[in-house]
Amino acid sequence: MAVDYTTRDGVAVITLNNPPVNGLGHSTRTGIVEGLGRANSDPAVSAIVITGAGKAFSGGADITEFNTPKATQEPTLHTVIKEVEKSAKPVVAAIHSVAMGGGLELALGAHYRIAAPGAQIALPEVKLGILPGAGGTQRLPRAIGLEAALNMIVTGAPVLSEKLANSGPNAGLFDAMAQGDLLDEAVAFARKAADKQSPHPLVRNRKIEHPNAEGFLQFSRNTVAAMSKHYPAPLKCVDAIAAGVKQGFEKGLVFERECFLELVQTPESRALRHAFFGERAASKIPDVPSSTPTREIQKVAVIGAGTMGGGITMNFLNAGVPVTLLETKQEALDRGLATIRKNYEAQVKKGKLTAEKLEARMALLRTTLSWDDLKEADLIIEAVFEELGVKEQVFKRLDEVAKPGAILASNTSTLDVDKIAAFTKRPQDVVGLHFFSPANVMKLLEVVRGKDTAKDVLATVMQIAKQIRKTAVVSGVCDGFIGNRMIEQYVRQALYMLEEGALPAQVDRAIEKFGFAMGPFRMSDLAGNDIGWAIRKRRYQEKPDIKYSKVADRLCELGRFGQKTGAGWYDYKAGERNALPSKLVDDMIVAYSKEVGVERRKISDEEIVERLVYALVNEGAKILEEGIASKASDIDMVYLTGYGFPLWRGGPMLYADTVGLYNVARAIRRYAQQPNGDAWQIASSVADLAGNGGTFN
Ligand code: 3H9
Repeated sequence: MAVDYTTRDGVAVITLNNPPVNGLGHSTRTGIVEGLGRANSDPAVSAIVITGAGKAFSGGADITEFNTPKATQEPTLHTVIKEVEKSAKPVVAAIHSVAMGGGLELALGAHYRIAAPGAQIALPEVKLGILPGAGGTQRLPRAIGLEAALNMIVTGAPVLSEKLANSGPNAGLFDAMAQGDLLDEAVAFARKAADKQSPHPLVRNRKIEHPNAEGFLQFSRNTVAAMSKHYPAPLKCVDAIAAGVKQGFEKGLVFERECFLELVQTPESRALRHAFFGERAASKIPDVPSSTPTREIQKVAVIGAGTMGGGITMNFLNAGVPVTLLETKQEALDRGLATIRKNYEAQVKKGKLTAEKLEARMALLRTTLSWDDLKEADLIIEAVFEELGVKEQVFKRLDEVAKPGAILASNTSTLDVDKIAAFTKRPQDVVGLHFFSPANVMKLLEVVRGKDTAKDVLATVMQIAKQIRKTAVVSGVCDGFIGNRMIEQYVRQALYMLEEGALPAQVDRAIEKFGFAMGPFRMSDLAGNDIGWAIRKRRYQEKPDIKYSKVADRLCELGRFGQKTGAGWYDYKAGERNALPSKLVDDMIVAYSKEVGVERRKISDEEIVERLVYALVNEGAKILEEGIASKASDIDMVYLTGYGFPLWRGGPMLYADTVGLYNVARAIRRYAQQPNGDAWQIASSVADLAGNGGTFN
């Protein structure tokens, strides 16, 4: 049963009991309506408390029901809230921990609200590409005032309950804050309320007071429009609030409902919900159940104080975990330490960190030149030079010094984790932890599972990833793991297109218009073109049968390594980051086409986007087929959190589903017929799904 019904001192207590977060799915909604009916017909009951069991009052509507018949099956949340408002006996919402979305909307329907301090209160629907659809845009402004409500609704950001107690120009959200036991106090409050004359107050009957509502709404519209280019929901939030202000509560409610039904069907909302569930699904590994024991991680060590090692270190310091940082030379250690401090100081300057916290974090850091100091560490992460020989030395040494049961992690981005594990006598303790640069900022962490990596090691690193606020995605061992293996095919297409007729600025513009944060050439200039060059040189030896365009090598032969050398695919003015198209490079590309005998043609922006994105999709499909990723949403999470894929498109695999795999397969087959078509070996799953109308997700 999703709802419990009990009575206490003549008060009916309706407890939402639908773990994990008391989502307001159909059975919960039914239970509330039944409880209200029962309480109202019981003469021994004088008032009603609605509360939540476990870790939330309610996390809102059950998102998994969206776009299914259950979402609109009566009683809908609207009906439930109407029943609450209609109740002849006063209804008190007793809120603790979390009241979000529909949960808060339900509480706004109650006659009174009492909250425990520290509860997170939000209407976060906008983050899912929708708007509060059960009266939130109408009732919240009447409860806490137009400006505060609009801010909460448009950002979706949580506010602590104590900040909403009798605040704002209106009567406030909470009638009381609990000092002790929430339920005891809610029951006492309800008993007192029952003594009062009905009708009991309803938020819907309050007025929205604002000296210049029209002007404020227009200002908000302009600001929100400028900030939410690719997302329709934020503007609709403003529109729905405005409808209530101008046309009154009932008409506002109808308009809100229309907007909700429209938004829930949009690809943007689908993508955002996919990302919400994808992030949570990524932490679940099919054969590592949540009951798997974990190892205790109290002390961490990082080997290498370069950019990567420093960034990795900061993650742990931020989470309050002590770190020992090892280097081979004192200068390197000093440099690394200074960079970490400088990064924190920059945060202090921006007001994002206090000076005390900076010192507290630095106090957790110990530096050393001695391997003996790694003896105590529970988790050791190496971030040394990306060469197997160097890794071999490190892991052999680690095998000697690390305590039994310590987790030994490599931050390799391309090397074989199984080979690295084999340098030790404890391959079960070895795992890849591929952080992305800058490691203290980027959300993505690829967890590379070796063939011998123990399950408890995996469970532990997934847990620690959560602690350091990373989105961890498990990848099997293969060249480049999930992210870089796919990006290689994307870059390969980008270079081919230069050879065939495009120029860097056109390619970048087209894919940035699609929504990527940065096109491949601007990105390469930022990262350093020499990095790709080094990888390609290795590839030419390892995979001589695979064809690559050499146009990027020509660029590097000119010493144009990107922003750091002031010239790359683009020109850069000293001290500036603006990418300026370079005549020299464009001429070099045209000359290269001639040299390789390719007749240049006009390439459309549509072709550019298709070839880049479908290259990701096709390789992603192969990665799934090989079991390197366990689900399509894992691949999407890698691209959303580590590679700047537009969030509102949901990642490459969801995008392919949205376009239709039939269309994707047709395009791939078409490109396979063009010059350089050998790069397009259609993945069998793409071909199969295209044939049977299936999808990846
Ligand atoms: C809405 O209310 C629309 C209405 O306006 C109108 C309706 C007509 N539904 O995050 P966690 C699952 S829209 C279904 O790890 P935490 C989640 O998938 C809704 N499932 O826990 C996960 O499942 P699993 C507006 C949900 O403690 C498990 O709960 N509300 C929902 O770190 C634990 O989640 C929101 O947008 C849901 N609403 O954080 C709130 N919520 O264990 C979205 C969670 O199988 N939720 N799950 O992986 C959150 O922000 C966080 O989950 C919350 C708890 C803060 C509640």
